[in-house]
Amino acid sequence: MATPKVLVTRRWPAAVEARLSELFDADFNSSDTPLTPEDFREALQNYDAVLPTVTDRIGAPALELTRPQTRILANYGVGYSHIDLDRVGRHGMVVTNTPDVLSECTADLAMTLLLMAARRAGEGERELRAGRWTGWRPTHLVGTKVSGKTLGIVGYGRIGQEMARRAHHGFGMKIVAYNRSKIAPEVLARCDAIQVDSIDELLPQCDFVSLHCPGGAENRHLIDSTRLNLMRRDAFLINTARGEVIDELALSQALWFETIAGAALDVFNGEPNINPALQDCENLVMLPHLGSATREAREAMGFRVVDNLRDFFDGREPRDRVN
Ligand code: 8YV
Repeated sequence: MATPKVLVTRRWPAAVEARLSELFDADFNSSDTPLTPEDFREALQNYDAVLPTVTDRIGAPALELTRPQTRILANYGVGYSHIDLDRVGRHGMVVTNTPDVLSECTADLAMTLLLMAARRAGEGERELRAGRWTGWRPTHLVGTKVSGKTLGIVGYGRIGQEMARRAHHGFGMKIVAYNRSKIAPEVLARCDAIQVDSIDELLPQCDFVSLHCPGGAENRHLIDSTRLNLMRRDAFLINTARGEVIDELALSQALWFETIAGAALDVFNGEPNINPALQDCENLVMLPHLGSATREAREAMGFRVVDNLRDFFDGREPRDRVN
């Protein structure tokens, strides 16, 4: 068989790029800017494998073609709501992702956001850098205690469980979990977690709510104004999942009118553009999609893609096939 032609749509860690070049006839998008749907369509006609990221929206415009050359989309990331699995499937393409290897780092970042929101770290840093700090005083930037509080986790998969582990064993937090399917008793027992039957049941009990469910049409606006109203006035919302899971306008109103205490977001609808309604909320921490952004996780994600490609081109079922 000829060496498979592979397109990597963004620049990846050097060690992974080197390995891809050893194994495949690999091209890298040297501009490191997102491909347009037209570029993507062309790629699907010229490469055996395309290795997309979250910045590639793979829907109707990119897929308007009759006979793609591409047989596998090996996604660099665990979330794949940017890929229209139905349409891709109609073209007979296999899709894989990179679970497990980023769970710890994403949970680390979710915990960072939780702590930043509770302890008003963003506000403090903004004040200091703007030269507005007038010195210590007993009532200055007083936040909320984290230890011992109740954390609600929406989506008790790999990342949700890592978050629970940090919060429970590190901060003595009580864990309440919502998950579409039943969570095994031994999994709940690891963090003394209890599973509730609905998000509506979870929200009013929690001091903090952290989202770890998939994005996509199914979970669009899972947290809307009605659900935000179920949260307590002193509660915080954390999102390291996908932007579309929250109705951002409703969230901006909840933050502005302080019907919740604060929020912290790593992901946004329409990234990299930020909804202007969010920009003015002082009680909001925002990070630019850094969940898996460690050297270790990003390399491991790349090598996981390599494993999936090798399986596929050697005629085995890729371990991380999602469709
Ligand atoms: C990635 C992520 O950085 O894996 C995911 O789903 O959101 C991030 O960890 C990004 O998706 C890379 O494609």
